Amino acid sequence: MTQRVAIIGAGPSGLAQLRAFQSAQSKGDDIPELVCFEKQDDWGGLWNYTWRTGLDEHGEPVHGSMYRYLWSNGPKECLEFADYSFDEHFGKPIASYPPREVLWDYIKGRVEKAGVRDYIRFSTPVRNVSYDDTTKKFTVTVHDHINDRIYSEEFDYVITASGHFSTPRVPTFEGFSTFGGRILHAHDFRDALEFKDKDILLVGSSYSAEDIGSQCYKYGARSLTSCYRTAPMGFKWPENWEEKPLLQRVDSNTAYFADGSSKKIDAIILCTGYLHHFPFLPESLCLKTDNRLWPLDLYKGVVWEDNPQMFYLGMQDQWYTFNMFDAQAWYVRDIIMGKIKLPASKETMTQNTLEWREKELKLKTAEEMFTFQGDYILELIEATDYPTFDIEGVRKTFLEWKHHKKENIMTFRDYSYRSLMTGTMSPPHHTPWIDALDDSLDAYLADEPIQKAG
Ligand code: FAD
Ligand code: NA7
Repeated sequence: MTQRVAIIGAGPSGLAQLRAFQSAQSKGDDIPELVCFEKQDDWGGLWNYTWRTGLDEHGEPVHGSMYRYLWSNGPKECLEFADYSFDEHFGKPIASYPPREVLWDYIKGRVEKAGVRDYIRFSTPVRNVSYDDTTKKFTVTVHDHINDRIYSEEFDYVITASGHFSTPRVPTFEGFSTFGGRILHAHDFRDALEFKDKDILLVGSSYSAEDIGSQCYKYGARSLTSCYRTAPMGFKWPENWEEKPLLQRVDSNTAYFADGSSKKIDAIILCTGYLHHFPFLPESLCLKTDNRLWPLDLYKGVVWEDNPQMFYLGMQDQWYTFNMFDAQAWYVRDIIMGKIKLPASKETMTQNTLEWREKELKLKTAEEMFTFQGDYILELIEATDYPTFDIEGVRKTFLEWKHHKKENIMTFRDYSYRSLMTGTMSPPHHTPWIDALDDSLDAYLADEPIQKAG
């Protein structure tokens, strides 16, 4: 009997899995029966922008955490698919930091070419997964919102690719319940124009704080104050942006910080990260981790050690993104198709995982971290037929990117890099990032700035 595989989520990770199987099929292999369940009504995961916040039209928690005007926060050369280049998709070289819509288009291009859309059941969130020790099968229960029908099917394998930057981690601070302005988490941030002429407080010191603050600066916030729990971001901020130690309390319009200073503020954006959250999984199958490079209990970062018929994709903190998801998806495919043999015992898998964790614990610098993740990807790629690529070149590109950010956080997106897949040098974009207010695909891909009427 044909084996059945359930894939949960059609974001970049779930789509990588569909493409991996389709690629094997195109080379003549028999592949299992695939069903991908996707909660949203279209593919692309976080890259599929929604204006909604809170609950969606079906009462489901909104998955999207992306916002208008979001441009890639790293060079596209570091996330390029090894089997589908930017040159192939756009038919011409494009600049290095595409806005969200452009990257979404690129993600879609590969899977449209592969013809895998029919495997996906849209508007169908997974509600529950259970495993039967006797039959060795999973029962996956889903809610088909199109027909408002809840049903269950059996599978031999389950691959969880539901993302981990969607359920917000929301701390509280003294005085929040009587603060006079808006308090929101980064997950609900959509349009920087809302904060034009306002004094904004950002809590957190990682990518969301850096980028949402930069968006608000670009679109005219009066001032920005960011505060950190562990360490400051330490960039050379514009004059109206200051960094402070952690928030202690607020009153109706003022924030008070650990160094005794205070600042009048209009709104607070909590850039405090996300939870790995799998409400559809039982305890025995549920990954529990914070956002880090090496979560435990996953052999090779993907196999659930307690039950190797269960896999996770993309659960690591991410320097590499799309090509890491590919490396993982190709590896999982080959385990399922019997081309890669797992160690006979759980203990051997766990031992391997603990060795990676020990290495992870020794990492100090960003460079060591992206080298670590690069080494991991290389190990996976070498075991499969995923096209190998110049990971050392990607590491060097990350290094340059870090350097450019340090030099000037408001201009790093104006640099160009060479593709590690095709060797093509990216052209500079027609408009510096700080002046490019239109983030549409048409505006970005035009050879020169589009003049708007009026
Ligand atoms: P997701 O993109 O989150 O996709 C998961 C999918 O699973 C979604 O479609 C969701 O609807 C679906 N799903 C969830 N639960 C269920 C369920 N119960 N049943 C069915 N379906 C379900 N990466 C970069 O490379 N460059 C960037 O510039 C960048 N910017 C980012 C900016 C923000 C604000 C955020 C939050 C992330 C950013 N990332 C960026 C990282 C991002 O995580 C990855 O690029 C990528 O989207 C991860 O893909 P994924 O498929 O693992 O998860
Ligand atoms: P991250 O990278 O997980 O960072 C979370 C930040 O939030 C980090 O600076 C934390 O500080 C801070 N944090 C968490 N809890 C608290 C509390 N209670 N008080 C103060 N500060 C806190 O999440 P991001 O949203 O920035 O980035 C996630 C992805 O989105 C990323 O891949 C981007 O591409 C976009 P810490 O350093 O732990 O003290």
